Amino acid sequence: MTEKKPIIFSGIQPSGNLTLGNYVGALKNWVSLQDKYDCLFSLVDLHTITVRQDPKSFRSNCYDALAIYLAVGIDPIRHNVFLQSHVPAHTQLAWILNCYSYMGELSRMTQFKDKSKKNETNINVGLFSYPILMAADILLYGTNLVPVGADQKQHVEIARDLALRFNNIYGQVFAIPEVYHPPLGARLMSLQEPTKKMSKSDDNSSATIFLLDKPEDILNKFKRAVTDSDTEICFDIKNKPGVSNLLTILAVVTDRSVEEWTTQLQGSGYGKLKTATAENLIEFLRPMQKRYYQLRKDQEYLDSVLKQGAARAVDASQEILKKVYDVLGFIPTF
Ligand code: ATP
Ligand code: LTN
Repeated sequence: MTEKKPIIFSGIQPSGNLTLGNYVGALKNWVSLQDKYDCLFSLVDLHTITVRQDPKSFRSNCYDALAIYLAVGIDPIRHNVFLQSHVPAHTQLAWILNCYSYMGELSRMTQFKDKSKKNETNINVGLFSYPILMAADILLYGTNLVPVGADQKQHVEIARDLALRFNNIYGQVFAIPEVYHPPLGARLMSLQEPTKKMSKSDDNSSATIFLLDKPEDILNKFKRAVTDSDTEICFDIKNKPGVSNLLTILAVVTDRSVEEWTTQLQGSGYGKLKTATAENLIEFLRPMQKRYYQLRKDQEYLDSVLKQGAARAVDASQEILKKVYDVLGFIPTF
């Protein structure tokens, strides 16, 4: 019998091209944690429609994101890789959790406040109840660990609060998930406004490094990156957010420490820091990009991954959902 491992659930919205922030905050850690956990890696397409999507690009964004998951090294045989919309239990549990969530706690979510500002003409109820669907994603599978970037900490906390609230009333139904952030790069910053998170939906494309950016675009984006008027290379997030962000990226992609790079680049000036970061990142991304383009062409293979992932996730989602229905007193289906 194979030994049961603790469970990971995480997901990314297929809302556009995936970014270096998505990689460092999420994907990289999924890959390194996948040997020690049983993992569910979802493309959270239901979350994505909280912001209006063009149907055609939405569909191709889903395949693009899937091919990225695979190209970075996620193993779809050992783990479940699937579309959230293929597993009805997510929305079923979300409805129930809606009835245990408070308006007050949801209105305090920073992502809701930010996205409401950005989408003033479409502050829909889905945007507001977004964390409840995310809690359902997590709680449905008895998840122990949720590897995400720092911006998602608040949402994982709501999932924990809901699980505890529910368990307090009905007994031990849900596992209480822990959040996991990488030690370095839990919040990569915009290259143009380094006090703001790097985001795939930033209006200014120079602010964000996309995983599929061409080498010349990467070089240009780093050359234009905002630093400061000083020249000293040192890691100081508060006073030198731009320089600290570049040092973080450089350290992560070379698997060396920020201290080593700071020492090595001492006295070189920001120009050298920018080209070193760009060049190392370009080399780091090259093999992943190559794998991506091979995988992306193979529609049949991508569909087979989704099919298998969905079947296994549907199966895995039943136990806790049934338990929830049961403790609430619903009459079981005949
Ligand atoms: P959007 O701009 O559409 O809101 P996003 O770029 O913020 O998208 P998400 O799909 O919301 O991306 O995030 C997927 C994962 O990537 C989450 O775990 C999130 O924390 C992580 N992530 C996103 N941006 C960054 C970042 N700048 N630094 C570190 N992690 C990030
Ligand atoms: N809200 C997350 C995406 C997401 C997620 C999840 C992450 C949806 N459901 C469950 C971890 C676990 C975001 O990154 N915007």
